[in-house]
Amino acid sequence: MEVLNTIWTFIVSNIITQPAYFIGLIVLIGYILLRKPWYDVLAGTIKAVVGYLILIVGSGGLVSNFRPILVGLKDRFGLDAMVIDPYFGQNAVTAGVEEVFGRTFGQVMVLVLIAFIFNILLVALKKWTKFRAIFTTGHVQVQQASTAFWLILFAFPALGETPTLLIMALILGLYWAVGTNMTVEITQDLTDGAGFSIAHQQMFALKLFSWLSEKMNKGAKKVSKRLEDMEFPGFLSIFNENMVATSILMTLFFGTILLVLGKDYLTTAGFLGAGKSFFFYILTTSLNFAVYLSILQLGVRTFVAELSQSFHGISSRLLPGAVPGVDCAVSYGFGSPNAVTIGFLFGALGQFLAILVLILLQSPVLVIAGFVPVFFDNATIAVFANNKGGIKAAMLWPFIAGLCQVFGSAIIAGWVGMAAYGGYLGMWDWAVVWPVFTVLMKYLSYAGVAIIAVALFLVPQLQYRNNKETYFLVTEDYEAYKAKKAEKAGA
Ligand code: ASC
Repeated sequence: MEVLNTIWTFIVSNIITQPAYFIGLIVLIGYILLRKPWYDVLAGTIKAVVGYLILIVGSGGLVSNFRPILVGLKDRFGLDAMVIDPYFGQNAVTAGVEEVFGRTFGQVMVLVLIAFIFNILLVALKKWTKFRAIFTTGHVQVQQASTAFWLILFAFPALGETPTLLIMALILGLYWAVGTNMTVEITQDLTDGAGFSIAHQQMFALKLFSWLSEKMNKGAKKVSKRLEDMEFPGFLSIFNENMVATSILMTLFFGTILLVLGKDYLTTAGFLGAGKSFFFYILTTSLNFAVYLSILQLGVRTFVAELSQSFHGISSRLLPGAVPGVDCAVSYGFGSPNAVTIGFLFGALGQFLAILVLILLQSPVLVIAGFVPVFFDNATIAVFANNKGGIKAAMLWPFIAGLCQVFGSAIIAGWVGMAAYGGYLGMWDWAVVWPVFTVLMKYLSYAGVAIIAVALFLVPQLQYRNNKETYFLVTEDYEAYKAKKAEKAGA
């Protein structure tokens, strides 16, 4: 047992929670199942791992460059505020859970194991369960497990270790399986059948806002154009190029924030070297946004084709009709690259407005925008919204999502006591969906757990009932799915 545990812990901490190696492993297994020659297996696996590592350089660069700037607002104005960001949320759990509940959660690895097997089982039994996707984004699962641990303890403070673990495994495992299954159609539509779905922290948001975007366009007299179909005339034509558009918009955005922070603050806080030019510091910092975004997209391009092709091995032999759920940033390689920038800016607008309201209302919980929710949530929402509803949707829904992230996080983190420890996860599903789960568990106890579990089990069933003809086709044979859809639209 001891040996098994050691092996499993090694696998989880080095592979399952490290998406680059997890995706690499999937590609390796997929190509082996496809009986590719060994050198193709090797080449594909290397491209998958390197591509994913490149993606991490891009997304990590964005986070490490821009998070301190946003968080700087808190220090600059001496605000006693919590930061909404997955890493601050995880730190808050580590710092507070022992003080508040007298507990620590050392079983993340076991939880991930149970959830992973549960997820595979649900997909293997898809004839009955209707689940089609596997969650592969392990680093996110670890963050979510910490937050869920706090929320569940808040609802059941006296529960023993094993029952707590069981409730977590049930609800979190279902949330992962349902969420990533929910995004199958919209992601296939976005990527023209690349064969994956999204496994991240805003899966419910993506489904909801895609649906609303579609409705918006259906109801409208004039269909809103997608960003990639816009041609700006005259001098505006420079915005047709994503790199230029991003650079100009981010220089305005971060330039303003950096000016507000001021040269003195930035120098004392160690951002700006003594004697260095403030102007060029602002310029370089802002332009780095486009740099990291390009790196991220290069990473996506490097590994997506390998993942799509190799997964045929798994979906033809091991798990028929399954797709892997991947990081939300993978969607930035598809659709309009300008949607990423637009989503970030409108999400930031929503978040800043909501923060202002909290300040004006003298809310007991103040929030500071963290980079991960404001960027990764809202950019992704915009990519999907743009694909279904065009430019208007790509501006409106991230803005609304920004409001939800701040207000939802302030309410839940204040209520459960996480705000006092400086952070909350803050991503859309955790600012909206999980607070609802928490209310149900807190007030209805085990009945609440049962209601959540049944509701989550029902989601794929309802999705299936609504589209029996195409529900499995969309992952099994995308071209046939497209033809069916076109046929339906024509009729
Ligand atoms: C998260 C998180 C990250 C980013 C990354 C986006 O939620 O913890 O590091 O988003 O996954 O690519």
